[in-house]
Amino acid sequence: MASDLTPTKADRFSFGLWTVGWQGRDPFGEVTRPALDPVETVHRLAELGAYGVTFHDDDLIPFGADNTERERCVKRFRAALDDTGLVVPMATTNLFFHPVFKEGAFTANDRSVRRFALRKTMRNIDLAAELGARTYVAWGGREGAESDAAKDPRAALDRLKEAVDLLCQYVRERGYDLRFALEPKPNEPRGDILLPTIGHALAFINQLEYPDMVGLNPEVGHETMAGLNVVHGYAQALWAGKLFHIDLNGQHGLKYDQDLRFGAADVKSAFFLVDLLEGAGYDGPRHFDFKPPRAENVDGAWVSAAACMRTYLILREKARAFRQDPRVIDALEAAGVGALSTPTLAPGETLADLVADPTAYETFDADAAGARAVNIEHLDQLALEHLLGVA
Ligand code: GLT
Ligand code: MN
Ligand code: MN
Repeated sequence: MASDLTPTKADRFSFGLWTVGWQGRDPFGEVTRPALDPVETVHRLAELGAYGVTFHDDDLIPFGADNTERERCVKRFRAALDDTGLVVPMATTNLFFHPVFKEGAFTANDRSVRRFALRKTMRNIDLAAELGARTYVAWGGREGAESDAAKDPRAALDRLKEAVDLLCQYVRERGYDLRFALEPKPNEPRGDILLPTIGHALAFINQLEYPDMVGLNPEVGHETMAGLNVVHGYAQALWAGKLFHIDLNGQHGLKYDQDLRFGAADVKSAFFLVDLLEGAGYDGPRHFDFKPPRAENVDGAWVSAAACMRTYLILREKARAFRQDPRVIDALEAAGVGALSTPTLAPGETLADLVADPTAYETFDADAAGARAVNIEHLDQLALEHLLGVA
């Protein structure tokens, strides 16, 4: 049992350089931790049992670095990957930190900023492909507004589509094996952000030139910030074949983006999320996008990172035990959960047959059906008791 809680590369855990590397600067206070060298991060992640590391262009190569500096950074990073066997499953672009992006990147009102954002992204796509990444995340933190007068949202969506279409075209022309994953978020840093939820992003993808190349990178905390059910959101992305990548973390309700370690908030939702991912055979990276609390020192930040993986593995064990428990199997049956997978029409039955079936309506006893037992509470309590370790 204990050894099952030790992460291995087969578990496909990955971390962004910006996560463990977050120095703790917030709107009220300075940094509390020193900068981490990406090379050291790669080694520490490998020691802890991760299989992958992800990055923004600027996490690896300082903004504005010349080509010599760029090559030096990439060379050191690549050597660390070779030394440890860590892979780069995903990369992304920083289109939010520099003041040039203060009014947006792909959707800035200023056209020259949009062109710069596209070129900055293409440059990092080249590096991502070179390092073997298969997913390119696009989080539009600055693609939004505080004023409904200062941004035309329909024009902004046109420009966002233009940008994603151009980036898809770029990947195709270069022959890269890379797909895009849009990351929804309702707000922060902008007052309101475009594509605020999984549902908005799914609808946007349908309007694109190359929809097959574009999916989602949902984040637990971001759906929670919108007051939505995280498990339902991830499930709909899976159902649409669009769960290309995931950001796992924790968030207490509707407040600022907390980026807590995975499982640190709403552990019941985390349990059902792991149950969903494992049950559906999701085979992408289990990527943690969290921020070790500002109060921790560097050692505490690594404790936080290790805990993300350990909690995932604990929840995976618990989800398996839940699914195998004979009492749960009986309770699922009693709640009719499996019955939902039976189509509403019988095999071969047509719409006309349904309309002509008196048992479906004319003689159907709605009052009796309204009085039936649904047995939800017993099942849900069993889940809770598994989670609490008393099942
Ligand atoms: C940023 C944001 C995250 C995104 C990252 C990708 S950067 O830290 O808060 O949710 O996933 O750009
Ligand atoms: Mn977040
Ligand atoms: Mn994220």
